[in-house]
Amino acid sequence: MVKRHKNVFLTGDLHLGDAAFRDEQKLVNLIKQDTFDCVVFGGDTFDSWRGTSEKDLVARYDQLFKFLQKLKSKVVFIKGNHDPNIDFLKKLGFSVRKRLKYVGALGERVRVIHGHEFDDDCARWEFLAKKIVYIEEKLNRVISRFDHDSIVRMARLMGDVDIKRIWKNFHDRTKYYRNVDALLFGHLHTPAEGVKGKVKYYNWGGWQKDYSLNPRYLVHKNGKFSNLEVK
Ligand SMILES: [Mn+2]
Repeated sequence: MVKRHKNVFLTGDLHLGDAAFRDEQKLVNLIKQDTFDCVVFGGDTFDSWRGTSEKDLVARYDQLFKFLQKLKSKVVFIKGNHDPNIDFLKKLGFSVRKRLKYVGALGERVRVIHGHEFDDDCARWEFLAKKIVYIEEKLNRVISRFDHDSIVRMARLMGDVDIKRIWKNFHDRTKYYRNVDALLFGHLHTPAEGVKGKVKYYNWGGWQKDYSLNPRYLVHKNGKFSNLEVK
């Protein structure tokens, strides 16, 4: 049975573990602003490639996780390519999945995936990408001591080329949007929305503020999607 949700909060690609993430309070406030019956983190919530384990990150961001624990099984974590080992979150009362399907208030069929499903090369380059983000994080921890707002993004060198290819795959692969009315995903860190055939799609961007873009979140309430910027 696919669950029905009338008021859903969705975002993803927080990359907790990145020195540049300073939005814990903002995120908690966003989720507090309404009574959501489902709160979805669409993958890469954690980025343990940067040297801090997911369990340590849950402790570090205890304001967020203590608040989420009050919502318990309403909170869904989808596994991304940076956080495939998050099954331990089930012990905290959360739901952990590879993908999520649900039905909205008007019967609209929604699928949420992380988005690396469209990224054929990410597994092949994972070994190198892990090294790059680890070094990037070490640099950023030093830099941020001197200049609070400066960060380097070495990983972007790889990402720029990939985005076009991933979008091409997205447009080519209908299996991800067969029998769905809306497909929600992230992974690209570049927010987007549009229509593919009869399917609405949304990308929530990312919280690492790549390309100086603010993160976004989606609210899916009473059959309507709102794609909102976090300022
Ligand atoms: Mn990803």
